[in-house]
Order: sequence, then structure tokens, then C-alpha cells
Amino acid sequence: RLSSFANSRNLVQRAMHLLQDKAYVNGEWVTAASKKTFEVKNPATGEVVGCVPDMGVEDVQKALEAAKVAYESWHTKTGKERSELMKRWYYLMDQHHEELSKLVCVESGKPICESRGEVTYGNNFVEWFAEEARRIRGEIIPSPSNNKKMLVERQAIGVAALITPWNFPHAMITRKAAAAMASGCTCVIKPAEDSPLTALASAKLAEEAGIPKGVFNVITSDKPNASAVGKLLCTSDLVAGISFTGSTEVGKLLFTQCAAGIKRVGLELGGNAPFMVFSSADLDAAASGALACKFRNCGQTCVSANRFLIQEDIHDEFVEKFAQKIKCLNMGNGIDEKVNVGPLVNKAQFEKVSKMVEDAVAKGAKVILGGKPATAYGELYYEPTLLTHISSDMELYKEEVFGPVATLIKFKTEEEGLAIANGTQRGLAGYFYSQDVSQIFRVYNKLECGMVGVNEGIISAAEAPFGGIKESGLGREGSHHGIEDYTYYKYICIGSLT
Ligand code: TXE
Repeated sequence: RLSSFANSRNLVQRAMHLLQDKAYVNGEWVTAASKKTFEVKNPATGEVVGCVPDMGVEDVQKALEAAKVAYESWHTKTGKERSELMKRWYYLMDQHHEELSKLVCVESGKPICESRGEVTYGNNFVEWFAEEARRIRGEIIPSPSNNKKMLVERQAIGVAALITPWNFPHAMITRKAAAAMASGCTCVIKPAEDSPLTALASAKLAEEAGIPKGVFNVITSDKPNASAVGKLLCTSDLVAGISFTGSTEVGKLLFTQCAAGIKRVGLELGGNAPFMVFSSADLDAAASGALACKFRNCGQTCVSANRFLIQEDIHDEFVEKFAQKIKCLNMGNGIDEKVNVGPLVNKAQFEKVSKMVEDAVAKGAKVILGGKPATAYGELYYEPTLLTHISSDMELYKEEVFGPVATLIKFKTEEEGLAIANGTQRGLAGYFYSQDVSQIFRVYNKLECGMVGVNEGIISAAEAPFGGIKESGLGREGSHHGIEDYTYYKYICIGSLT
């Protein structure tokens, strides 16, 4: 199987030494106790690109025990010591940038140019949090009494369980794990069943960097095992906190399971981002921003624009400009440098997109471009699609489509546009284009979401806090706020020593 990975495409051969067929627990490469495995397929071609252990609760329990033991020595290291080890990990990731990018590309179907961007973005979190490890500060409280010293320290919570999705196989792991490790936590990571190979490659580099055993553990499980493994992670006394990125449905389930043990929970769930274009906007810039925001990763991004709200008087001109740009997209197997739209990740996502478009068309949506599977490329490809005449009863108005489908809605006034933008239980990202300064201040203030792009369609960076409100989640990842999910305040009151 592994040789078929190499034979099938010369371009990925350099990734071979990072390609693992075992999970990484307590510094060792291990199989599942059941000896079961599962295959990882390239969504672009359907070819098997790897095969990894299908682990169950027995295996996860061992990983948690190892992480708990490792926590004792990891959190008592100085910030500088953790920082130095993490920097070595970062340098190795940077040196293996191209191999990591190719793994991202073949296991998720993300075009290679974007996969490289993801690896840069993902590596940045390791660099950022390696530096942050040295800046986790406490406080001295002005004491009401001369006989008492009052201090506050930030301490690591313990073992962090990290459950990640397939849409950013590298960055979702580094964004969580680097923050946890910088704080002094140890991690047990369960990557998505579609994309465990990049996670294992990061483990290989952690091993080479000398990250101590038990600090960074990766367990791999196929979909049928996900709920039992998830339940153990949420209920085990060995786990201090959970961080999850994925669907709102699973996020709510994990939140409920964690409630019994009052565990720390970080949730980064689905969005339903509005992308507003006002009359005063630079329409060429808005169309370029819309293209990047919508079609990046084939629309499978939680901060992707889900509803384009266009002010009435510029609606038709914007449709024309946006359509021209969409027509220039190149679909195909993402390992080809010229491709910028790949396949959807799996059959379930493909069916979700197809059904949502069928539902919209049946309820009156007008297809300007696309609107059907792109079968000439393969099983999981869907044509870049532009729909107008969208109404609030359509599924793709209410829920994120998570595919290459742009839906346009007209609005008359700023108030009406904002009411549509905020009329959702999701609140992750929101975008708008306007050249009117007072409108910019009014609108960003009123948008109900955790992140706002103003005249900008791509907003995420290691330096900035990523996260949502409403049902889009809890907590922030990245920036100096990223350590909050993994630390707690310990107040120390020192009385007189005499
Ligand atoms: O998500 P799941 P899916 C949204 C997006 C997408 C939809 C469904 O709208 O169309 O979710 O995608 C693990 N206990 N996002 O089905 O099932 C699973 O193994 C513990 C948005 O892929 O939530 C994987 O590791 N874990 C999102 C992870 O959860 C469980 C990214 C995500 O899978 C589990 C992905 C359980 N019971 C999808 N069930 C974003 N916020 O970026 C599944 N998992």
C-alpha cells in the first residue's frame, strides 16, 4: 500500500520518510490493540495513500496514562526549556515544508499551492507559541495587608485532548497542540479519519526534535470508533480539557459529555459567514476577496463566506464581476500546480453539497454558473457554482454549505443587510466591503461574530485570536489569548513568616 502511494505519483515521493503507518503514543510507534487498521484515500483520485491503526478506547486509555505521566515533568520545565524544544520542532517543520504540503494535498485533496499556504500557516503557530511559552506571566496583587503577599500564577491545566477535522490537517493540530504545549499541557490528539497522515508526520518531527515522550501523542481511529473514543476523552479523569474543531452537532455532544466532569472546553464549530458588499465598495476588490474567501479549499473552510449579501444597486454589476473570476478557476487534481479547486473531501461532503444545491434550485434559486457535479474530473468534484435568488427557506441559507457554492442575496438598506447577516445562530466570521468610513465603524460594531474582515477576505493569522460566538463555539485559538484554554489562574496568598 505504501509503495502504491509512491508509485502513483513521483511528486509525493519526498514525503515518504514522514509517511507513517503506526500511531504515536508515549514516544513509540504503535499498532492498535485489536491490530485493526484503516485506509486513507486521496479524494482527488480515490487511490489509497496510507494505512493507519484503527484504535479503540483501550489504546486511548494508554495514551492518556502516558500523557498524564509526561505532564508531571513537562509542566515543571521552565518556559525557556519548553520554548527551545518547540523551536526545534518548528525548524524541522519548516525544513520539511514541502513534504508536509504534499501529505496535506494527497490526504485532503487541497491544491498543492494552498497546501503550502496551510503548512506555512500551521508552522507559524508552533513558532508563535514557542515564543509565547516564555511570556506566560502572572500578577502581583496590591495587598490590603502588609502581612500578606498576594500572587497570581497561570498554571497548565493538565492533559489536553484535541479532536481535529480534515479541512486543515496540519494547522488544526498545530494551532491547538502548540498552545497546549507552550502552556505546559501534554496532548492526546485524535485527527480526523480522512486525514491522519499529516498529524503522524508532525509526530515524527516532534520525535526528531526531542519533544519528550508522552507530550505529543497521536491516536488514529476510523469513523465508527470516533464516538467511543470521543466519549472517553470527554469523561476520563485523566483529561483536564478538550479542544474540538468540527461540526456544531458533534461539538454540542462533546460539550454535554464534558459537563459531567466540569472539564475545560474549547469549541471551534461551523460558521455561516455573511459577506456583504455595499454600494460604496471597490467592486473589483470585493470580487477578488469573494473568490478567495469562498473557493479556498473548495469552500471547505469554517470561515468561508456562506451568504453573499449584495446591496441592490450594485448587485448585477457584482454578479458579472464575480462570475468572470469564478470562470477562471482551474479544477482538477490538486497535485497539479495549476489547479486551484480540488475535490470535496469525501462522499458525505459531496452529497451534502449536491443536496443543498438541489434543495435551493427546487425552491427557486437561479443557477448562474455550475450547479452540478463535475464528473469528468472524478467522483468527488463539484463545479464552482454561483446561485442568485436565494431565500431564507433554503438549506444553504440556514447552514454552511461547505463546498464551492456561492449564494447571492440582495438587500436594500444597511439595516436590512445587517438583519440578514445576523439572522443566524452561527457567529464565526463576517466580511464586508465598503469605502465609507462611518459605515465601516457602524457595521463591524453590529456584526454578530468573533472575527470581521473589512475589505479583506482572508483574515486568519497566528498573531490573531480565532474563534466565534453563538453556536460557533467557545474560546480563542492563536495570539496570546490562545493559552487561556490551557491554563488556569492560581491565586497564592503568602502570610507573615514570623
Ligand atoms: O464533521 P465531524 P464532518 C462542519 C461542516 C461539515 C460538517 C460535517 O459543515 O460539512 O461539519 O463534517 C470527530 N465524538 N465542519 O462530518 O463529524 C471526527 O472523527 C468525538 C466544520 O467531517 O464533526 C473528526 O475528527 N469525535 C469544521 C472531527 O470530529 C467525533 C471542520 C470532525 O468531524 C465524534 C469540519 C464523536 N461522537 C467540519 N464524531 C470547522 N469548524 O472548520 C465525529 N468526531
